[in-house]
Amino acid sequence: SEQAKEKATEFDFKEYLHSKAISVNEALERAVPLRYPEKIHEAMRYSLLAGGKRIRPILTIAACELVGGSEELAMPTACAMEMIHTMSLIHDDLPSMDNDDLRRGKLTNHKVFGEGTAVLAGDALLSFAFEHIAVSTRKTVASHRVLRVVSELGKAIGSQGVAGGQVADITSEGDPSVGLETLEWIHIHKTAVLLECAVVSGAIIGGASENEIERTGRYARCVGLLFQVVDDILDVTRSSEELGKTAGKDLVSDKATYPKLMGLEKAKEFADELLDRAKEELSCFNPAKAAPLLGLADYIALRQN
Ligand code: GRG
Repeated sequence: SEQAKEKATEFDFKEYLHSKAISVNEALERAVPLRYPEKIHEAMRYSLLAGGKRIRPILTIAACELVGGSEELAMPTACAMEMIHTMSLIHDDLPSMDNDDLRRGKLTNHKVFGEGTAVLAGDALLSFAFEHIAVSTRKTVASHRVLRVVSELGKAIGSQGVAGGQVADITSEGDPSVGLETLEWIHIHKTAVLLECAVVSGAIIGGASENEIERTGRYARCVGLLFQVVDDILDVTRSSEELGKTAGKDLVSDKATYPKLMGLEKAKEFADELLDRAKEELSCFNPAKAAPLLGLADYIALRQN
């Protein structure tokens, strides 16, 4: 029947996510083998292979495939995105920053390996991410594309990107005058720019046109901000459950969040709007080919953790 045919061709997003995460995990495992000096490689592998959702590398692969490239072509760049994401988590958890004991359900890197090694394992992951892109795409991707990816990535994580966003976040902590504009700037820089870079890099590697690079970039920026708005909403709803339906943690703490600055209902409306805008950016692509990126946007909007 028509219905059965539709089911058969329906895109299985859960299966896509699962199989891509397995490929990424295998590639990461191979990219960072245990070698001398064992301690730093153990520390790098401990956090890298601790089982995150792999959203960033999967975005890179999906964007590459969207414009006609392959998973294989995108994989070194995809792995680099996860290495950088992981190092930002290691450093974020340090006593001098968030001072967290747990990450991805395990003890944080510095709790297991000590602060010095945790800092250096992060530095090594950051450095290796660039080396890995350059070395592992040398024979498969045109060098002008590799160069563009490397400069996009450098910009995305430096003082104009993730590191800058983190400093702005630390500086604004406990400042009651932080408004929506500052909050959005922090979220865009701490979170959205790396997601954007993951998508744009995949598109570049896959041979995208300028227009396709711009479209996928704007899609990713909306998804990145959405990620953070949803995170803020989850913080409120999660802690209200924990507190027995009383005020959520972030409504009482001094951290600026979307629900706190605009109210929970408006924050939910904003999330819906960002999801619509993200999808709109992909409307010029073949819907079957855009299915993974559309699915990823829904996944980020609807996730429960
Ligand atoms: C990147 C050069 C450089 C420095 C790092 C510490 C720091 C500077 C920045 C902090 C960045 C940070 C922790 C941003 C939050 C990112 C975020 C949304 C994390 C959660 O991502 P998920 O849900 O996590 O994708 P999993 O564990 O699934 O990978």
